[in-house]
This record gives sequence, C-alpha cells and structure tokens, in this order.
Amino acid sequence: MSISSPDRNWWDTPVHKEERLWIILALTWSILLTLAMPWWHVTGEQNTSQAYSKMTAVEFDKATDRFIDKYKVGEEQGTPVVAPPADSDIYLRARQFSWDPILKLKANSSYKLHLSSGDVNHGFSVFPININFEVVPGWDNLLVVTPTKAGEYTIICNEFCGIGHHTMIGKIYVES
Ligand SMILES: [Cu+2]
Repeated sequence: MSISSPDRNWWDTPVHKEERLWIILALTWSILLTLAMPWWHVTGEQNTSQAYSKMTAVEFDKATDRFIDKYKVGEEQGTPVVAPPADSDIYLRARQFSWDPILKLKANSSYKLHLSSGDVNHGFSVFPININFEVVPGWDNLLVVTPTKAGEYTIICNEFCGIGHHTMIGKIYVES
C-alpha cells in the first residue's frame, strides 16, 4: 500500500522531456546490442556452430577404440597417437583427467571431430588458438575442423572438472 494514492489518470500526464530522452537512448542502445549479437556471430570469426546427437559413453568408447585401432601410429607416455586420413571421422575422448588419443592431422584437410566425455562436463580448448567448446557426456559433440597451420597444439580443459582439472592436457599435431 502506498503512503498516498497517485492522482487519478496519472498516466495521461506527458512524460518529462529528459525522461523521454533517456527512454529513447536506452531503447536505441538495447536494440543496437541485440542486433550486434547476430551480426558478430556472422562477421566476427567466432567459434563455428557445433552439431549434437545423443550417444552413450559406452557407445562413444567403442567408436573411439575402433578409431584408435584403425589409425594408430605410435604411443606417447601411454597415450596412443593416431593419424587419420583427411575427411574422416575422428574421435577425441575427454575423461577425468585426460584427452585421448593424440591426433596427428594434415594442414588444410578437413576432419569431422567427434567429442564426448566419459564422466562429467569438460571444456575443449586449443592453444594457442582461440577456440572453446563444451564437451558433454551422453552426447556426440560434432565439430568440423580444418587446421590451417602446421605445429603442435595443446588441448586444455576449460571447464572445472575435479581435483586434477589443471593436469588435463592433450595434444594435436598438425603436419604440413
Ligand atoms: Cu576436464
């Protein structure tokens, strides 16, 4: 209950000039910001869109194991190194606290990268480039990647996933 009732038909009194100015400014700014989101999505070279499909951890494990068996070329400290051909489906498994396998890719070739987690949410982040994707268990998170520059890239987990989160490091080699 208010202390005193407002005058009847208070809404009929014209808006003060300064208040009108602020309403116009705030409205214009919010419309601009709203339009900036789709505009920057298209022109800002942001992360590409991901495609999702349901896949259990067991199914994803099997697919990853098959992928490793097929294209394995070596091992680094117990983690298999896999060199798949261009345009193929490649798999990367996130688990507390590892990424496997190590991928050996060719520059300027495209790959369909399937990402999933065997336990909790993880974040797929590749250094030194600016890329960041959520890796969710129970889902096959598909990403089409085309590495353009040869080198050694480090995958880090960008979603806090437990006590060993900071040790969760993977690797991608890109050969020219
Ligand atoms: Cu993690």
